[in-house]
Amino acid sequence: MPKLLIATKNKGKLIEIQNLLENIPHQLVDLGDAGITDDIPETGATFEENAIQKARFAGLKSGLLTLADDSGLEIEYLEGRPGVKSARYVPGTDNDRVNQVLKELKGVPTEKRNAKFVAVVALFDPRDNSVKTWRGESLGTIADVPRGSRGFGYDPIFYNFDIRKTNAQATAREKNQVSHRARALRQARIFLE
Ligand code: ITT
Repeated sequence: MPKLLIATKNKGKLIEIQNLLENIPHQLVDLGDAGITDDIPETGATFEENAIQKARFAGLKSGLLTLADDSGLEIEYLEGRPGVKSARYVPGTDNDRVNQVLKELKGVPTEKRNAKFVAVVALFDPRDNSVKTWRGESLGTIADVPRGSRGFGYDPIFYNFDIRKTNAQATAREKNQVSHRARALRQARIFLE
């Protein structure tokens, strides 16, 4: 079975990607397995650019077929922020970033708290230098307080319209049916199969 490198340092993402790609005809390996410890550059202006940059960097380094995910939360009231900067919106932990978003939305009524999770998945093949991308989105609203303890990142404040609870209140199975990442990977999966 050919190897497929999943180029992410984010544990929460890695677990979801492994679940969503279960049973594809590839052996999934992670950055640790591939011996890649570098800080992977992420300097693009779009999710597409960053996903390609990450997949290409790790793919060239390892010589393996490589998949990377660039994702983030776009909040309408904040004109799309934190967007591509979701992971570095403020220094600190996921919890600090959640609190920053809640602070910026303090007093903003429900109807103005619409948000969308975006994931772009890039697949780089070092044999011919080719790259493909797929995008998935998930619609919701930013909750007034964090709810639930599952998932990662902004999950506790993302009330997901598809499942009518926050992503952190959903089981992994529920989130993986409707998430931005699931929607992007569903397309990648068809290609990989
Ligand atoms: P890699 O680049 O190594 O994959 P990262 O965490 O830096 O890991 P991104 O640059 O793509 O990944 O940043 C994604 C940000 O968006 C990060 O802050 C996540 O917590 C958040 N995010 C993405 N998908 C999410 C999800 O399904 N649930 C909650 N937060 C999510």
